[in-house]
Amino acid sequence: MAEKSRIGVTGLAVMGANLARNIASRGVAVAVHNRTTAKTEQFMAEHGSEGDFTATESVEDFVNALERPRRIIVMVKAGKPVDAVIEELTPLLDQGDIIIDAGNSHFPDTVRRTAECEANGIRFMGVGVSGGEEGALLGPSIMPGGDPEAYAEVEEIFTAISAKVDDTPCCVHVGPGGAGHYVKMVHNGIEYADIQLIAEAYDLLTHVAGLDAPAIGKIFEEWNTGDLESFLIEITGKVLAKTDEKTGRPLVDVIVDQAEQKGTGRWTSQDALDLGVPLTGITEAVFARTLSSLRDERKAASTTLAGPSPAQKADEQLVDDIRQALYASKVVAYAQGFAQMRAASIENDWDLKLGDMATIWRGGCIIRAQFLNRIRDAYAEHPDLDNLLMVPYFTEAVATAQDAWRRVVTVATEQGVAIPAFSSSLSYYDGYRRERGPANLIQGLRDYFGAHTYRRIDAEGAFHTRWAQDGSEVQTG
Ligand code: NBP
Repeated sequence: MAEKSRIGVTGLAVMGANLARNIASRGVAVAVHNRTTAKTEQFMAEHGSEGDFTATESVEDFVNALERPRRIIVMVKAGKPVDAVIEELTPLLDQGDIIIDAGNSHFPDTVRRTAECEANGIRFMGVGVSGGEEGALLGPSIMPGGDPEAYAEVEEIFTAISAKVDDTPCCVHVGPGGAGHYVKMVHNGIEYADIQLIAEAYDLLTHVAGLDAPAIGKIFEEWNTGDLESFLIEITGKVLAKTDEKTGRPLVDVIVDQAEQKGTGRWTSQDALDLGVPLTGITEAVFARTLSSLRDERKAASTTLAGPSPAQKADEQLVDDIRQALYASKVVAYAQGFAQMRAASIENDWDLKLGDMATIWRGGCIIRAQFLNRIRDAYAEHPDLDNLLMVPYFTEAVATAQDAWRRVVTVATEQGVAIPAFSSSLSYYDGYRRERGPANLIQGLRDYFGAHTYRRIDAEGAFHTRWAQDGSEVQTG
């Protein structure tokens, strides 16, 4: 009988196939399976000779091909397919076997699946994997969540296949239950904010500075040598530099301006609302994609709704101002995303180590950036930090950038260029640094129309004013 494989991968679309190849390339025997057998056959024809693969047709053969405890990576479409696969696997597995959902599942589903599997004696892990096709093959950032003992059974393989930065694997056990998929969700939310900020910078460079795509591409290339150095800034330079073969125009100029989304950004914002965490950067990015999809409405509005007269001013100061505004807004987006993870960790008792999250996002994933070293250092020094803006490095970075940031928001507003992420990040910054904001009036109004009470700055307790009666104040609690 053939030797059993150390791990199995079911779901051989882009991500599963590349992950299986990555694992096999480390000398680990992998059993592979896909619902549609033709895909398994194609995989074996193209890659079977790359490593020690065992191709299986039925789920039974797949399960039987694995050593125990069985380690099964499920890399199928998020949602119902994951439940369908778990249902098929469950009767065939033994106590202690491990199902690893490495797709982009929504974390409440992971919490539910963990409990369902546990009731059947199966250990379930929800694992975030970022890096797309290339990351899966060459080294993704991996965010494993679930039972730490189950993780110990796959740690060696996961750390071996993950990206490495300064010899440190971009893979660390995140926490129990849904923690891995939660962190992956916030990662994707931050990715939305990062991309939106880049798009706003591109819009300003196009419509305020009057530059064309190749010129803007060169600016991004240059920005990638400084504080903004990151995968997304790097590929922005490349995308803007690309010429369309059909028309000879910059390719971006012939791409339809409608952004799609698969849901992780929206989930991040929805969860922030539930947790009560201000998450303006990511949420504006989600709304901006939604607005972009209203293409027909925008076309009608473009000839109906008035805007300011265009007045382009291309000066070097503006380009550098945009760079600084981009950096400051990015700091805010990360500060908000990390504050959200902190709140979720407290709410769910996950004990997330936020510095570890910054560490494993430095390589392999879409938001990989130099900047994450600073975040890692910040949490190393202050593990219970409320907000990244409060560590000296970021406090100073934003203080230095703020004049440019304000100029950019002003010029964009004057010239009618929408910059929801830049401007909401600045508003968040200005709101967060205010010892006393205007919510006193909100409480006054709420007490007027709904007797919701208010607290006083000079006395303990809750108070209500009989606004519409004799105007007297009563203490209610
Ligand atoms: P897809 O998300 O396109 O899923 C296709 C796979 O799901 C195929 O293997 C398909 O089998 C299988 N499948 C479906 Br659909 N329904 C099934 C069912 N009822 N039972 C069994 N298998 C079923 O693949 P992907 O793009 O490789 O992504 C996989 C996961 O990784 C997703 O959760 C995705 O969000 C996540 N992810 C993707 C990326 C990326 O860059 N693409 C990055 C990070 C994470 P079939 O061949 O028989 O139809």
